[in-house]
Parts: sequence; structure tokens; C-alpha cells
Amino acid sequence: MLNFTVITIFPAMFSSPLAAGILKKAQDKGIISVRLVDLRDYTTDRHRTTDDSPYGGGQGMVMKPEPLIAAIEESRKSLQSPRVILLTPRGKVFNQAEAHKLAQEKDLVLVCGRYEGVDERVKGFVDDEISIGDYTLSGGELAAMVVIEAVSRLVPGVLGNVKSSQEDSFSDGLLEYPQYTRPEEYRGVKVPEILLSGDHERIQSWRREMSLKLTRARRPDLLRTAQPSPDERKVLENPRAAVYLALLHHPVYDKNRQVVTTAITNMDIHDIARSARTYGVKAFYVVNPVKALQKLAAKIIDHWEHGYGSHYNESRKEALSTVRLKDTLDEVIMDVERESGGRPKLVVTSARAGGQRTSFAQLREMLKKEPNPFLLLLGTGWGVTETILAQADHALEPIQGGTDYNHLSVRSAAAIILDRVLGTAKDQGEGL
Ligand code: JD8
Repeated sequence: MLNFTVITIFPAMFSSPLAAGILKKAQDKGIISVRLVDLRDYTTDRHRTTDDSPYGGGQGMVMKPEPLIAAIEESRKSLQSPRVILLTPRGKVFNQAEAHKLAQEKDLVLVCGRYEGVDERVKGFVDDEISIGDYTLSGGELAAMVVIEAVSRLVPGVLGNVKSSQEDSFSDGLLEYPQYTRPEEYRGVKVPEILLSGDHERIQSWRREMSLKLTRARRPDLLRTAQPSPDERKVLENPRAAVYLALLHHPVYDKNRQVVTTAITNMDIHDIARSARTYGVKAFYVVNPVKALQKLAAKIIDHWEHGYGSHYNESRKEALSTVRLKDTLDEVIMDVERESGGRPKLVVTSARAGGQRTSFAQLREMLKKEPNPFLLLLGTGWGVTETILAQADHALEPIQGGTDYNHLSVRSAAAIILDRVLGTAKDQGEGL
């Protein structure tokens, strides 16, 4: 049982919506009740005034505090522990999760303003402020009605069966799949074959797929909260060029611009491997021609892939299985070509400014359009040599932090680059 109390100067606005359909039935069954409180009954002057002109001037009228607060205090006295909610465009935007929370309450008091809104001091007498969305209404009444309907549907017994509220749009965070009824063909448009098949398992998975695809197309923001399963993510995946990553230890510059070979570091291998695995990089090449260093790296990897470490930490093992040791960049290119069948586009990353640079957004777009794999090259030391730069198809724009200090570790740069190129944060596109 959930009781709504509505404080308003227009109780009549609620009559017809409450006198039809599900809400009428729910009241008849005694599962919800709605008490309409006429704010004018809490005025004290003979004109029953609820508004007044604003201090400081300006157009329109403001709801006086006294009648509103008298009505709220009366409700608090007569009810056990009601939740008092002011409907206002400044409130927290109402959604299905909020509706679920409110459906747990016993008594909800909905306070409706009009005109230019309520005197600021009323806000100290309410528990919550709610808005139903970013558009302008003339008062809180229709907003209150929306809250009453959305919340009532979630009160046990209001909907015929328990299932229908769980099958709703938003209950699983996705948009509804397409619905059809008779006739089988209407003005040349047929009902999808599968819905006539009687195969309920296939129908269910078709509907789920439709929901996911529709949600991606219309409301990609919802996909984030819906958390589709790995199988469902597959359904939504956009084909994208394969991305490989290489950490180049030779040829690179030292700080005096001498061409050198840098040492392999344990932490670079581990951390970049984990980043690579996280962002779906096909393989992470560590390029170093010094056999002794390669041996050391191989030993580290073997420990985590096959040795004691493989049992100790499964996810580390999974990440390190993407690591491949090579002598030279040419060998890497050949290996990528062997595996993927296409010559990789070479993308260098460099902290140095200048030259024709490809932006991160441009690279993201290229990955969607180009059939060839991409090889992202990370330099160690003081960066890749001019020779390598000349070989590259693209030079990525440098990562900039907006200060004069520019000394990211290669591990950090790798993570930032991978996120910018392959990440799926809210403003990076698709939505998954
Ligand atoms: C309460 C007065 C109108 C508000 C001038 C004309 C909710 N999602 C929503 N949009 N609008 C409201 C809402 C509007 C209201 C009142 C709720 C009381 N107005 C005023 C201030 C600016 N307009 C709402 N919930």
C-alpha cells in the first residue's frame, strides 16, 4: 500500500488521469491511494491568496511560504514518516531507479508549485526536490502525476502480473524490442518470420538482439548502464581494424641524440601488456636486438605464463600471453602481415612537436574504415629515430597536459594512447 498526498492549487488537474486505467484499478483495489489537498484551504486571508510579487522586482508571482508550509506540516503530523517531495525544474532528474526507490515508501507527499515557483524558504521543509526532465512546465502538477504513475506501476499488485514491470523498457536498462500484432501482413509490411515460428528460445534471443541494437542506435548512453554480457557485446561490436602495439628499444635516441638500444624493463612489459589486453590489442611486441635482454624478458614472461606465476595470477598470465619478443621492427611488420594478411599501417607516437600529425579522433575513424591492421609504435629512451619516423604512415599528435612539463613514462603514454584510440568512454562514440 502506497499513499500519495498532493498539495496543489489545482486539484482538478488530477481527476481524469486518476479515474482511468491502471491507476483507477489500483485505487479500487486499495493498493494505492491519492489524497488531493487544496492549498487554498491553508490560506488565512479572505481572498485565499497563495502567491505574491517577488522581492527585488521582476515579472510574475511567487508562491507564498505560509500556506505551503502549513499544508506540509499538517501532512507530516497526520502521517507516520512521509517523504515530502517538491516538484521543481531544479530538482534531481527523475528516472526509473528513482521510481523504484520511491515505490518502497509508505507515504509520499508531492508539493506542486505554480507561477515563477515557490519561496526559497519552503525548500527547508521538504526532503527531496525532483524534476521530471529538461523542459519547461507551467507548474508541478503534471510532473507530480508522472511521478504517481511511474511509481505506482512498481507497487506490488498494481500491474496484473509481476513479470510485466520487469519486461518494461528501462527495467533492464534497454529500449523495448519491436512489437507486432495481427494481421500478418499490413500494407505490404510483413511481421518478422521468426515471431511466427513458435520457437520461443530463438524469439527471445531475437528480441534481446533487437533491444540492444535499437538502444545502441537511439540511446547509446543507456548501454553503459545496461552492462550487456560478453556474448551480447559481440552482437554489437563494430568491425574495426586489428591494432598491434610495439615497444621499440632500437633504434631510439638517447638524450644526446645518439642512436642507442635501451634496456627492457620488467614493469614496462607487465603494465603495457595489461593495457594492451584491456583494450583488445592483438599483440604487444617488445623490440630489442640484444639477445641477453631478450633472454631476460623471455624468462620473466615464462614465469608468469607457464611457471609459478601462472597459477599465482591468472589475469597476469592472460595479459602476458599477448607479448612477443622481436629483434627488429621489420620482423614485427612481417609477423603482423603473416597473422592478419595485410601490411600494417605504421603509426608512430612522439612527444616531440612538429610535422604533419594525425589526431586521435582521426585515427579512431581510420580504424573503422581501413581494412589493414595498424601497428602503434612506442619509442623508449628519447624517442624513435628520424629513419623510423620517415617510414611511418602516420605520426600521432603528442599527448599534452597543458603545462610546460612533458615527461610521461612510456607505460603511461601507452595507456593514454590506447584509451584515446580504442577506449569507449561516454564521449568517445559508440557507447559500449
Ligand atoms: C514546478 C512553477 C514554472 C518554473 C519559470 C515558468 C518539474 N521538469 C519540469 N519542468 N518544469 C517543472 C516545474 C515548473 C514549475 C513549477 C515544476 C512551479 N513552474 C516556472 C521556474 C521558471 N517557470 C518541472 N518537476
